[in-house]
Amino acid sequence: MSRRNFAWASGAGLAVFGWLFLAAGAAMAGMGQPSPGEMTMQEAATPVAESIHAFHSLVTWIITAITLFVMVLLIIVMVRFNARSNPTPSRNSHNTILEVAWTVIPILILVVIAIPSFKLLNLEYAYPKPDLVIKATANAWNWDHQYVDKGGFTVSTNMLRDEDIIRSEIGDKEFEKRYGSVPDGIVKLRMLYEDSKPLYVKQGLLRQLAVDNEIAVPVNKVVHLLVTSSDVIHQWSVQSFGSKQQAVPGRVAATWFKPTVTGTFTGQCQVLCGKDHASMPIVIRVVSEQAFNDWAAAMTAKDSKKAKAILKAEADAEAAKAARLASAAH
Ligand SMILES: [Cu+2]
Repeated sequence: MSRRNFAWASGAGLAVFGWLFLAAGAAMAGMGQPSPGEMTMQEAATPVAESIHAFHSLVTWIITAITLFVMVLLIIVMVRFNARSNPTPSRNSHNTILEVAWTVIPILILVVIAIPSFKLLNLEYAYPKPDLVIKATANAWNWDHQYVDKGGFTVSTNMLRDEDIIRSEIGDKEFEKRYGSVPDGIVKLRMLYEDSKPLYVKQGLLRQLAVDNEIAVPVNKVVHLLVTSSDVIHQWSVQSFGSKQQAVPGRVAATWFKPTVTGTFTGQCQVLCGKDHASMPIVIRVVSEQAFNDWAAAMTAKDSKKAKAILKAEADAEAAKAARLASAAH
């Protein structure tokens, strides 16, 4: 490849890469849950997550500028200073201005990164005065969330499996009739997987991110989340909240979040903890303060049916609002 062709090829390659990135970026990630083909981070729902995203963007711009700058230098060196075009090389070994510049400029870049970085770290560990304290205990393989200062009740959460989704749709009797004779194993798992696929869509649930008991928090309130574990090391993580905290047995760590929008937010255990690591999602419903208080009162009274109905009503109202907005946009 000639020199000119090489420059052309690298330029065209870069352009294609940039275009692909932009095209893929069009598949923006949703709020609170993953979506197929997404490239970006899930939308931010708390001040901490917003700061994380802003910091990420800043660093991405700096990295891109440095990478392009170094690439341009490399191309210049390859084209202008190879043995053929530059047969008698310069014998310079020192250049004070250049040496000061390539020491000072990187330091300045690091300072530009360090200031928002420390600000973000400070925000993550700020723990503003809490309106609500929840203690999350990780177990192999499910979560317990105890509302320490709000009735003291505990919500135990298990992931809904393909089998549970099918059972909820056709009932236990029909389930036994259809699958009872199939021996447990990969064939049965595959059957359940295929048969449950349309049911997840129908019920508006995400596979591996659907749970039997969702937890709720009020919108625009500061929540302190104490995180611990009863067995091995797990991790409590909800992307849109910018919260990620190791759950270590025998220790209590903490994270905080202040969700500013209502909706459903999913997260999961993010430390490889054992065979069902992939089966311990977290589903949080951010609802109005009134709905939260009603839900907490129902949970304290051990009326989980009523509690579920309250969250369901909130979800329906939210869906109706989204549908209205969508139709208004057309
Ligand atoms: Cu885990």
